[in-house]
Amino acid sequence: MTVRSETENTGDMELLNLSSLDMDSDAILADTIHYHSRMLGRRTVRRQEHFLYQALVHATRDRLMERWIETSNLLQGRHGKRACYISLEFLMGRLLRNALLNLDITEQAGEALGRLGVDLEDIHEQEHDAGLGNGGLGRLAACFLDSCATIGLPVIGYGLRYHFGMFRQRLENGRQMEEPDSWLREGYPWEIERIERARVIKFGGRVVRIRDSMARTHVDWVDTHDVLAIPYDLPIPGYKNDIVNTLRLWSAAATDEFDLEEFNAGSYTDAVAAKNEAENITMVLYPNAETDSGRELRLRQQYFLVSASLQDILHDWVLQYGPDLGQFANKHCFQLNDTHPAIAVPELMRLLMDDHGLGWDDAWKITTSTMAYTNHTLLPEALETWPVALFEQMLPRVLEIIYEINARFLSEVSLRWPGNLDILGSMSLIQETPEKIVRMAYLAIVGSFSVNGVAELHSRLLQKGLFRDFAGLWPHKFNNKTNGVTQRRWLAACNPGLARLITGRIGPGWVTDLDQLERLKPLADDAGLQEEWRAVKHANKARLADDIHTRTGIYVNPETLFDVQVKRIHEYKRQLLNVLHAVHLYDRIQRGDGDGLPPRTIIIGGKAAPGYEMAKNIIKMINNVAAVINTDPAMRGRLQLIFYPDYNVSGMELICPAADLSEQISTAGKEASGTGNMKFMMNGAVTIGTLDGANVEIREAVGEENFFLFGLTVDEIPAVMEDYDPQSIIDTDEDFARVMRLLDNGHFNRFEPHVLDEVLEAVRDTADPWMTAADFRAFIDAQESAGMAYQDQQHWTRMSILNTASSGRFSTDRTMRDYNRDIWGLDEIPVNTS
Ligand code: 26Q
Repeated sequence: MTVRSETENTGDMELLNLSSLDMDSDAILADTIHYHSRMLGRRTVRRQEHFLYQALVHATRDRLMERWIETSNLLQGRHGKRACYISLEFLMGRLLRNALLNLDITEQAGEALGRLGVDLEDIHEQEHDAGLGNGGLGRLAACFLDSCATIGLPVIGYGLRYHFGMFRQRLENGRQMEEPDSWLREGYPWEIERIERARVIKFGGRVVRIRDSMARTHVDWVDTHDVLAIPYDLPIPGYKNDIVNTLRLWSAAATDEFDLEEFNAGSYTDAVAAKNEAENITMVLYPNAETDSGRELRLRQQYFLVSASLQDILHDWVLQYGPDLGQFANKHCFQLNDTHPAIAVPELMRLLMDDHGLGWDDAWKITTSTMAYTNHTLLPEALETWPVALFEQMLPRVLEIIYEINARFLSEVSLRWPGNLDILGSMSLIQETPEKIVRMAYLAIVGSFSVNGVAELHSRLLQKGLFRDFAGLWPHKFNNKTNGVTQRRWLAACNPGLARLITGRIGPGWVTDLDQLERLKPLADDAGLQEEWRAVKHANKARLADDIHTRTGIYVNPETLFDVQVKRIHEYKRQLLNVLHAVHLYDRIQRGDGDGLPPRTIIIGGKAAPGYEMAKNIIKMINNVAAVINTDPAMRGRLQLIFYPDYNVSGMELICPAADLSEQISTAGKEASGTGNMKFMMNGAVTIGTLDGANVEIREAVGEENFFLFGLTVDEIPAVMEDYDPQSIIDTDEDFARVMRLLDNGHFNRFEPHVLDEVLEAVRDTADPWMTAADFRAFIDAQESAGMAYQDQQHWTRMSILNTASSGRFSTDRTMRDYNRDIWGLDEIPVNTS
């Protein structure tokens, strides 16, 4: 390997002959032992799996490091355009399995550990998930990074290094308890601290204007409280291509200056407290509760991330090209992951004008040709807003710029709609309520050249609904980018049995070209493939059953239909509808009407935001119903209900390979896309779902006969809502009435009066926005069809194979190519495909 100097122009040279470290098991073993003894100071590997894990990570990281340096040199040398994916969340999960896969040394590492008498699987268990995200939006960011590295796109991720990631969920008497996630406690061997790239972030203070001798006004933001942003880099390896991209996570620290000021004021304790206040910024990931929004610390986090990342990029620019920013926009694109980093719009303006001396027009041109915004929600109540007053005291200069952006924008609006005051009010970036607030989504739209939704239906609804006026003004900005998932983690790594089987039939090309799964279609009825397909699914179910037993003490039977719903707990996702179905099956079996039913294990998992009471009540209800079902002798061998505790990325890696039926049952028009739906499909689960989010495209891809559709459509909902009366629906449906009677009578909360009241009231609420009762009958019937279909194992296996075979479109490799073609316009890095 040749490591080139920083200044040397590496041109478009191919990445060849990089590796100087050997990749065989001898070398990996030698290095692992070296780190274990020489660095970690351990003498024996017995009962020391954690240190062995750390040692293996270091051996692996060395092999990433040379490729990482080489990739950085190559990128610097080619002067190409880069995209920055700016996100408050990167839900990375574990990194080791993926790193070994992408470096193509899984077998070698397994063999090396085998010689120490250790199973590589036990080593994987030692790794804490990097849980720096809530759910779909954070995991999507992680899948994007994997795909960009694999297809050779120069994309850097910018995020926050939260000291505490997503909380751990424990259950106490069926209720969720939150515990802090101390993922950094034993050190995190993947990260590289880059103190030399630290940046200063300003808060508070006031704005002053100074006229220079040429009568030009300079804006200064002074008397600020400064916080240091220190980057920690994680390597993002591509699949077998010697590319390693970067995820840069910022951590907050007190600046020396800040401490000194306080010391001079004579207060030691205030100085220490101030240090604490600075470090609070990256202390904890915020859960996604709308009710929790408007919190000062969250806005601090957003600004901290955005300012540090933009400064980092501008700093590099000046180093490489000097102070002229004329070409800056041709070389950069900033993709904003929802509105959480939307403050990047005024912050880039501020940096360009106040720190780099540009005028408004030049700065605006650069900003609006580099910013692109992705929306992830259709729920109006989830659109982010911040009180103007909060901005005023925390970020006074940024607020000035937002006001200026708004003034110029509104004059454009009044040109388009002369004399229309209503539209000025409804499109203004500032909502003129008694407490004025900033509408972050509007700020993002005005400041971006591209606005996209995350599934076809979602993008269409955005343009017809939430952002209609903006789409009217700037139709060219709006586009769709249907989500995906990376098949490296979500098939190759998490389902080695199925991966081997598929590769045996169609070769390994699908790992980087998922459309090749189509070649399984002609084999869907092949008896040999079918038998092996079922054997793999069965083994995966047995593996999950073991995990469930470890977590809950409950034995589940792998011979049963695994009916799975795992995702954040939210009313719109309708875990409640799933429970009503469980109660219905329980009732049928109890009254002796269960003979035609396939034995079924219903698995529900997910976390509720700590402040979201209804979601927490739903968890309690699932657990109460589960307790009755799982202890009733009449249910034995027929029905089980499991609440899977502490569901996270690593949990999904065990769950999605084991699912038969994938529950995607949100109220139509509420789920922007969903990505769990894609993971299940890829692993051969059949979907039962509504026409919502990417379900629509999943059904189109696999064919309606291989998908269990039910429920109201987006277009039908308004009319039904008009005179919605859940109680009359219950009264006229015997099954529904029986289910509600059991619940009302306290059958599932014998010694806990009223614990289910709120949830049951919500079902009966004539204003229930999630319309659970409206879809009850259709859901029960679709479940009945799914159960019948499962009884015919040949037919089911055919559907399962066809689901996997049709999942090609849902690779993030495709998604990233779409972003690059329509939004980023990056040149692919020539990759070593040998
Ligand atoms: C907001 C304010 C204050 C604190 C936190 C938040 C916050 C944090 C996270 C709000 C929302 C989120 C996460 C949203 C999310 O995960 N959305 C999901 O994004 C997926 C990827 O596009 C989609 O597939 C899902 O449909 C969508 O729900």
